Amino acid sequence: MGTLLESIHSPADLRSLNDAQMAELAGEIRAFLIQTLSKTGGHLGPNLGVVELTLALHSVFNTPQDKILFDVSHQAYIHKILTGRLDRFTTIRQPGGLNGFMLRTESEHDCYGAGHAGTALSAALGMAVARDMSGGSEHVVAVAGDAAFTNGISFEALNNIADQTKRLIVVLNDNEWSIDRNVGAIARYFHRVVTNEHYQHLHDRAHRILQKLGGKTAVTVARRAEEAAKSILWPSMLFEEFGLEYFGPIDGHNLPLLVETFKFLKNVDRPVLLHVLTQKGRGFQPALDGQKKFHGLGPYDPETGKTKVGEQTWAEVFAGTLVDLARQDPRIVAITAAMPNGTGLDLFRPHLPKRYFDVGIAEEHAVVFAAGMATQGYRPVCAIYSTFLQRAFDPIVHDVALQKLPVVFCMDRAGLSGDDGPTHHGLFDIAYLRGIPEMVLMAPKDEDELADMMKTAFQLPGPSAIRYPRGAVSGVARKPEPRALPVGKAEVLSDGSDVAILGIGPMISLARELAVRLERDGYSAAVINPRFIKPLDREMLEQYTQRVAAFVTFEDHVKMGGFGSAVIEALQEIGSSVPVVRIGWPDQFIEHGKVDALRAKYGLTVEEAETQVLPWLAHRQRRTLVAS
Ligand SMILES: Cc1ncc(C[n+]2csc(CCOP(=O)(O)OP(=O)(O)O)c2C)c(N)n1
Repeated sequence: MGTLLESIHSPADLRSLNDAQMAELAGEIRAFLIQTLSKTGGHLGPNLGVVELTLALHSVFNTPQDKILFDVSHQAYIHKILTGRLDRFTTIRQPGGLNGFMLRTESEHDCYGAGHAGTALSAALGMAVARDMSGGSEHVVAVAGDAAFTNGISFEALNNIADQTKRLIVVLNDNEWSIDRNVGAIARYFHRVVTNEHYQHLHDRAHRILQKLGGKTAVTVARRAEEAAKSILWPSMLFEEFGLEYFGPIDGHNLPLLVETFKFLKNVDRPVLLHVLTQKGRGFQPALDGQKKFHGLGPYDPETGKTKVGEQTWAEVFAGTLVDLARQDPRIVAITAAMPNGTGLDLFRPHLPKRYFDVGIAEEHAVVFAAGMATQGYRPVCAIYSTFLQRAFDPIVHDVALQKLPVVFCMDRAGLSGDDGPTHHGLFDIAYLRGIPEMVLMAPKDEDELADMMKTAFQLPGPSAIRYPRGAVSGVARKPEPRALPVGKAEVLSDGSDVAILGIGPMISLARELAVRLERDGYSAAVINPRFIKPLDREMLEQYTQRVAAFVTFEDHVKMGGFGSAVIEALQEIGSSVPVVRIGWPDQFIEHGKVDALRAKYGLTVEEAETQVLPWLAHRQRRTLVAS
């Protein structure tokens, strides 16, 4: 770690540094990030892009009194480093360590937690209005990436800001990238502003003028800088129409310019938007060459940027299957909300580019757009992570299910996401989908079954959803062609008469393990792959209800409203009183960490299931022992 960096314990320490030292500090931070994240993994590219921006913000604004919000907050690592968390920074995303996003419980400087995109402007406006109402004087600054402006909530906030407050600073951090290239009219608009000929040499001129103004009192600086800025900076009609005074675009790596600009903006008594141009991955060539990969990644070589070649993932199997199915069925179209890489759809795009749609970070729109296409006979698949599909709950109900439209939701990252933590865990989708009439909800135990479920889904007359986890598949043998599954029929993997163990998706492996243990104890255990969370196989449940002393359910989902709850509801309706031992996540938010360790901590284990089910089997054991 560099010596200057070591001397920074709080943002106040920045204020004694001169320009040269600040530049040196920026270099030290970059080197530190590259080294540290090479071991922990994390959002390297976005953070390398905002080193100067964050330094400037923290040297001008005074957190925690002033409020700085980062949209998504995956780019808040430097904010963490500067606000007293340097000594713990090597623990980022590690179990028990710093979270990879802003977390209100982690620091008083994290005024707003995030992980999902598009919230910074609305939350900042809320804080600004609260300040105005209570007579406060603090500054509120929202930093949002260019892709965050493809999100509806950002625009809903923009529509509201000028009516609600006179003091709010929005920083548009424009690097032209989302995770993939940013898309749509807004991205093109930003690009036009940036490439406007007036921007050539703008940075030099702006710098000269702001330098000349140095040393004056804040008020004079503000007044004169405003005039100067107005004459040299190219106004953006878009934001002006929203009632925000637009400044920019300025070079987001010119630290003195950023500092002077923020000092000036502090004194403007109108809502403002500062357009800052940054380079994602700046200072690390592999990140500049591989923007998508270095948005967020696991450990890498800090010299070359090389990562381990991974095993085949669920996302890859999804994409490969979709290409095959779409080739056979011209009605199939694929939709992503800014996640072509993570969902695997970037593998679909080159094969069928005209049937591929990236709509930006706009999950609600993605689903309504899919509904529209479905009304015209197309078969859309929305590939959206479980956690981000939460955004689209109403469109799923109102636009898809209620209209009986055959949209397929493929939910990657269903289950615990691990290192990313609570904003990204996909632990609620069963609960929010299974109450929707018409919905067919499936979970494949392995990649071969994922293909079968996709085939099934495209044959259904109405909506369906398939949930599968993050990461590598188990590597089972694949059939040459997927086959459609009988809807609502479970797969009995092994029969038994004392206990029926049901495992949703890959949790079937825990069900199998528990069966082996119980068989060893002298019990007869059935292992069942439900396949369908909805409709549940009631016939199967009814059969086992006659025989077994208990059911056990395993799910990588919250217990409340989850699969086990669905089984209890069904048994109650059947009139059965056979107990159900539910193994799933408790009714609380789960921190970030390693999946296995968190499962052990929260009792998602075979041991826990065994402990809970054995008392229900006690009388059976005696009978078995007598019989033998
Ligand atoms: C609602 C939602 N959908 C998708 C994502 C996944 N996601 C995380 S960061 C990101 C791109 C952000 O781009 P931008 O705001 O421009 O910031 P940059 O990383 O370029 O600095 C996306 C799509 C998310 N966090 N939230």
